[in-house]
Amino acid sequence: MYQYLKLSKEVEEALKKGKKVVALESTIISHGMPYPKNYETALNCEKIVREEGCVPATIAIIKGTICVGLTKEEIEFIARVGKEVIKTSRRDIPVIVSKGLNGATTVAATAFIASLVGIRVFATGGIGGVHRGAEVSMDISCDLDELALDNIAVVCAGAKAILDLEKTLEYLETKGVPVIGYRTLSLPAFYTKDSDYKVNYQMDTPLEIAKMLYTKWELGITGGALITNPIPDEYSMDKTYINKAIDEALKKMNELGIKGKEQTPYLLKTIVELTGGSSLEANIKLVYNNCHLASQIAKELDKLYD
Ligand code: PSU
Ligand code: MN
Repeated sequence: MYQYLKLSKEVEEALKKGKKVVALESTIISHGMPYPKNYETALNCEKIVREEGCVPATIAIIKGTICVGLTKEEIEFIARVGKEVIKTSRRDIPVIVSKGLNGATTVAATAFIASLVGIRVFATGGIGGVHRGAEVSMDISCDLDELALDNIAVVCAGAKAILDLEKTLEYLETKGVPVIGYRTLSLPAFYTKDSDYKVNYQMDTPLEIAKMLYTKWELGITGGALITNPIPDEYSMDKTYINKAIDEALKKMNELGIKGKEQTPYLLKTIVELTGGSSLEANIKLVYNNCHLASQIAKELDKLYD
């Protein structure tokens, strides 16, 4: 297995010492945001993790090598090339690696790779979920199944209203994945700090979350947990306004007949256009917020594993 992997020196050393490493995905860079904001955001995420006293591990596949911890140049390459880098989820990994291609890893692929090397905390913006109309289309993101498989905590800002939040929660329940709300009982909805749905449990400190994770894995309950961290109040968008943009983007997508893995990137791009860029600013702010919390959880976990 190790012949396919390359860890940066910094990540390798940090993992030898403990758990103070935070994984970061790369599809958010290539497909989630436009250049150059994506590049700036990816570098700032790493900076926040370092300032919190942890080591960032941005994950991507570069010319067929699974890289855990990227150089600035590698991050810039993915940011610049954007959607031409292949969006790589679990099913795509063996193809991209065996063909020596470049792949930007989704939440599912990043969680798989991170947990393989012993990283226990991962920060992102939003995860994939059960799409609206999934009872007909069967479009359920592989992110949800992956969360059930890997021993990793994924810190996100909840799920976007482009998804069916209620079905996403049901699916996670079926898969045995706990959904925690950080200082909230309401499931955050990405651009807005709350929704009409409830998380399973509210937890108010990184230590409380770390203790739950530690207990889960000590008990041998494999799989991850979803830590939902609401967008800070000052950046939370107006619900009516953003939901209108989301509905319009969904309508356009259906008219164009966009399906499968292209849906999420199309929706994100169209929502940015419809909101004149304000959804992108909210997106960036919530990712930073998640990098802070993920690092704080990683530090507490590190102490528990000592
Ligand atoms: N949600 C976002 N930004 C993103 C994604 C989701 O707000 O960049 C990306 C993540 O990489 C996630 C993927 O894992 O989209 C989910 O894609 P799909 O729905 O095709 O599984
Ligand atoms: Mn899908």
